[in-house]
Amino acid sequence: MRILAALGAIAVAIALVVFLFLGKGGDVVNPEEPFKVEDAYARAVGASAMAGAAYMAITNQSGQDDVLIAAKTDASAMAELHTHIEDGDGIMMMRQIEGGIQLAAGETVVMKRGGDHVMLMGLNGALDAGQTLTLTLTFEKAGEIVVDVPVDNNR
Ligand SMILES: [Cu+2]
Repeated sequence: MRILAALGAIAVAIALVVFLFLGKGGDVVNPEEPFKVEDAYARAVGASAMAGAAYMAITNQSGQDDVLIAAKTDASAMAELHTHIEDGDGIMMMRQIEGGIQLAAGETVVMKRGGDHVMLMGLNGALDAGQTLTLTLTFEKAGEIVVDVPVDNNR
């Protein structure tokens, strides 16, 4: 009976650990990689283009709320965080995101065409398919994170 009680206690302990993991709502906390960037890409544009854009999905694994406040790259003079808004007449316009992009702990923000994006302004040259840009993202708390961004028109 003592063995059964011990096994029971172990089963309860395991169930509790599993519950605590699942109970966190699937949040991933990884201090070594506070922000996970996936599916990053930029659109190819010719040398005469004024600007390009980069897109990606960013997941906050830092365990605390943070804000993406800035971006920079060697590919352009400036990089701004933009979103699209409707002007009231059904016309979509781009606008800089005031105060940056909020990322709550565990949240994933997906930048995509027609939505949020990193605007690359004052390109230093064409963005050719197959080329890879180096983009530095600055977070309020986590600091700078460097991301490789392939130029790819197939996404
Ligand atoms: Cu833009």
